[in-house]
Amino acid sequence: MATELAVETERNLIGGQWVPAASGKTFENRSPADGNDLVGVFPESDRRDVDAAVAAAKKAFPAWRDMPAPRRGEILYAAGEILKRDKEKLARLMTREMGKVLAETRGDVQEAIDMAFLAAGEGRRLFGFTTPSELSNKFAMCIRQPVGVCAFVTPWNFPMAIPAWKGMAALIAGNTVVIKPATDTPASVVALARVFEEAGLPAGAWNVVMGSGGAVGDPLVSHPDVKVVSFTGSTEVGRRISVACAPTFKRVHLEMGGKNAILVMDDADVELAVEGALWGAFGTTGQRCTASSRLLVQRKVYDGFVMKLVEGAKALRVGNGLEAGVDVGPCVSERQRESVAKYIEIGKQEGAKLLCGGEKLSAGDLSRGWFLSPAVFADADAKMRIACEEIFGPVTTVVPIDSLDEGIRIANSVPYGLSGSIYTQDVNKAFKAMREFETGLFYVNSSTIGAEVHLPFGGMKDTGNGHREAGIAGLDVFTEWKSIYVDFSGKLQRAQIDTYESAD
Ligand code: UN1
Repeated sequence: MATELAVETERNLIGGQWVPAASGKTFENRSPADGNDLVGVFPESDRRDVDAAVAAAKKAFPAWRDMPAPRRGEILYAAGEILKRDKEKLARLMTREMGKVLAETRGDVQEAIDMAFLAAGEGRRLFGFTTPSELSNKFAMCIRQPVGVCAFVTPWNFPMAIPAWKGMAALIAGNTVVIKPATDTPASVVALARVFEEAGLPAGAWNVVMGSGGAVGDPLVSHPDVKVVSFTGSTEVGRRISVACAPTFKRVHLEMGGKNAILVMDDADVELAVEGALWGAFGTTGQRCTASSRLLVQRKVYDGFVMKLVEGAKALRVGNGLEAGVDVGPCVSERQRESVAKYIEIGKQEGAKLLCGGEKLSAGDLSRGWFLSPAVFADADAKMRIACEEIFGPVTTVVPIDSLDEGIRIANSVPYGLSGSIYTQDVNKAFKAMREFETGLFYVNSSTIGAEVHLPFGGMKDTGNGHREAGIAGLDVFTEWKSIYVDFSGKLQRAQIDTYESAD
């Protein structure tokens, strides 16, 4: 415990050097579970640091791009091994830093390990394709090439998994990176940078600049030498980034909000559905873009479902995520808790029934953190704000439905489209919902969370802009396709023309 509490003064990583911010200023980051726990002191950077980091990434790009991809894969494989070795230490740091319980921060590190190994293997694939030419003695193929310097703006809720989703894919493809971590979780990203350093990643391939969205994020995403921007966060900020990147035609990958619905049908295994709803709604203190924030329950099972859900929510233990037996950690910050508390008031005013939770907890040690008891609203109308807007906290809303069609219609009625789920024993209903949900992720008899790294992750509508991360699809964000034709006929052959030239 003693070493854990040692305060680190961290620096930016630029071109392989750990350097203070040009401003000389720093900011503190304290644990959301315990304001007495100072996690670290971090550089308060600005445009000057961004410029230096982008220049370093640009300089490192040609050598990293030209290193054979299997060799790049070996470095990522080594990073995966180090993450494995340090999993427990990293998980504890992340729980201190952002609050979710240890089991979940272990999962967060594991997701980075999985992504490292997936990407490492990809070093020996990175498949393009060959295809016949329409002309004789002509060879046609298509290869992936890296794009250049990538800028990442990453969130605090998955402070290692999300940088790893983006980072492992970008690096294996031969790009270099400048990352701006969320100000609530710089330490986790510094830890990941140290892992890359130890794994032998060349200087400049991975640069970290810490600071606010205005002082660091804005100059980073609009920097002329940045070719790809990958952002995970709110739809509002994503829209701003999209606009900022339009004039230079940067490739922009956006992963934004969600308002994910679970449908619970009359024939569902209700116990299982309640378990899934509790995990999906209150895991990570509800601070997931994939959180189960809407529970659309058919009338026959409605009362039983709600009763068991409330029983389960009340039984969850809220506290410091480092402590054994705690199920739900704090909100990430005072601001976040305030914003969630506001929604509790909105829900009450709208006339939904608050059946439990929604209270700021301050008994004993809890007074040192941003704790809020898990809240269940029931008998809500699908049009209420609490049933349509992303709350990003420990709040879920139950809406009664009469049929599968109504459930699907309500599920699709929000602007977001990340994840969805159905609990049913009826294969026909499951397949209909699978097809009709306007979401990038869908689960059957399982909660709205639980994405695995080898499948594409992302959403439709206001959740994303058509890209996916992780899986093989994630490579599309970080590579350009190049189509190559090799003519070995020794003569001029004109496509479309000579192909169909008649004998005369
Ligand atoms: C997020 O919600 O921001 O499926 C990412 C999940 C995790 C990733 C979630 N594997 O919930």
